[in-house]
Amino acid sequence: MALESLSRGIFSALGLLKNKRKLDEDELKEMLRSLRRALQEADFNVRQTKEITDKLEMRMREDEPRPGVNLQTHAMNILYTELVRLLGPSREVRPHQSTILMVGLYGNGKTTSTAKLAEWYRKKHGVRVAVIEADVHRPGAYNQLSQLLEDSTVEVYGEPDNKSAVDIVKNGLKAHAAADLVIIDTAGRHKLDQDLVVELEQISEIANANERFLVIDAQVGQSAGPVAANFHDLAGVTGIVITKLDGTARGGGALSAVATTGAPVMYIGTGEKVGDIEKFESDRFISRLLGMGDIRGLIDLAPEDMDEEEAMRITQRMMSGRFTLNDMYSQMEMMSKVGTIDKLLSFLPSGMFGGMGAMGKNQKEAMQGNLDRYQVIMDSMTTNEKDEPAKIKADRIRRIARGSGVKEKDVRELIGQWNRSRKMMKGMSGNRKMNKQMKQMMRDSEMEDLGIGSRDM
Ligand SMILES: Nc1nc2c(ncn2[C@@H]2O[C@H](COP(=O)(O)OP(=O)(O)OP(=O)(O)O)[C@@H](O)[C@H]2O)c(=O)[nH]1
Ligand SMILES: [Mg+2]
Repeated sequence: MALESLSRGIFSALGLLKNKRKLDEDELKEMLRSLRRALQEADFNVRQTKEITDKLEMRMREDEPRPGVNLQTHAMNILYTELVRLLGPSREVRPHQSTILMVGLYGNGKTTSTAKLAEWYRKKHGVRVAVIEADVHRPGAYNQLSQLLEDSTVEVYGEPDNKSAVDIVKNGLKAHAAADLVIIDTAGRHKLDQDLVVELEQISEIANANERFLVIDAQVGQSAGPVAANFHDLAGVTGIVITKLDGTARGGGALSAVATTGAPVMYIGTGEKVGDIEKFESDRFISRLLGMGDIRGLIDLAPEDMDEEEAMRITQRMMSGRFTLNDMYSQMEMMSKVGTIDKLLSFLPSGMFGGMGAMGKNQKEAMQGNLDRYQVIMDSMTTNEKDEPAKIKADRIRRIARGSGVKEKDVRELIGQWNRSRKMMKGMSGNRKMNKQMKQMMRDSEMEDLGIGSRDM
């Protein structure tokens, strides 16, 4: 997950209020101090940091927590709304006869993001996507882009020997006139100089590009703000892609600085691979950052071959409060289909499956082993037993253990795991914000069924 250290910092700060129900002046001050430190370490600027912590302090004093909610959760909820407000709303783009021009400074990730976006739109929208390599300065740019997309059906256009970017764009557009979406990769610059602006304008005009995406490396922290503002003023940026959020502790600075320039952050890059891209939506991003989990992200993650209806059904069950071993089994199946637990973990509320969100690599591997064993055990259970694991008593545990060739303690462990997951689910279904997200998701999918097409874009 991006910004892991910020996430940890926030947890340890708010953790100071764990299980507290009465506000203590010293504890509040200490919590605010650690939170301030965590935000500044993630490179939020001084003003934003003060704004957030002041707001939190005020609301902690004035807002009454909902009945049954402890101060830690109360603080978490307030922080959630404040951070989402700071990062601002996201923008939608529909890939229909569209052209996206990728611009940005040297080495910020334009070519990689071109490939990522192309594959993302192809996959999520099932549309025909082509990319054009119009960087005539960097040697090997065309090869780089082709290689990134070698396993994809996205069409790659380039003329490695042609020195005119404008001509390449013209020819490429002609060759791919039938594509729903064309993404154009351009050359990088040291800074936004007049040459770059002129080239962008020319290509933009030729391409009739309706979108200009600025690609910025998160490593630059707060200076992402001025870069974005400059590009925005001069070239009319319609969306921003922040890359390398996986590799920096300064990502909070880049995200927040850019969000306040008025140019919306549309996507974030979280790795070098083509699949390492996420549509940026501040509410989902923040709920993951705060360990509340991201149900919609979970469904986005389901691979193409996985039935979307099935994913929806499982998630709905997860939220319904009724949670059988079968549901947990389906959830695990979903996990194993998704492949790596790693990515999935970042979408789940931290604390689920015994706090896997905070696990190290070894523990995650151990978890994968557990999943395999659980499946074997469950194959030896009857449907009734899987529906109501709470009713499985000693003699049945013995039978199941014998049937699946494991120790009794393994069966008990599975039931214990189910119990913890079930409690977690209950907690989630009592979470208002989570329920809201869930309902919105259901509405979206109903609209899709009706062909209205409110896809997650
Ligand atoms: N970890 C990580 N690496 C990234 C990400 N995006 C790009 N990179 C890496 O950053 C380096 C530069 O990426 P490019 O896509 O070539 O950047 P560019 O803007 O096209 O560079 P120029 O064409 O030279 O201006 C490559 O090594 C990429 O693998 C990301 O989201 N995470
Ligand atoms: Mg490039």
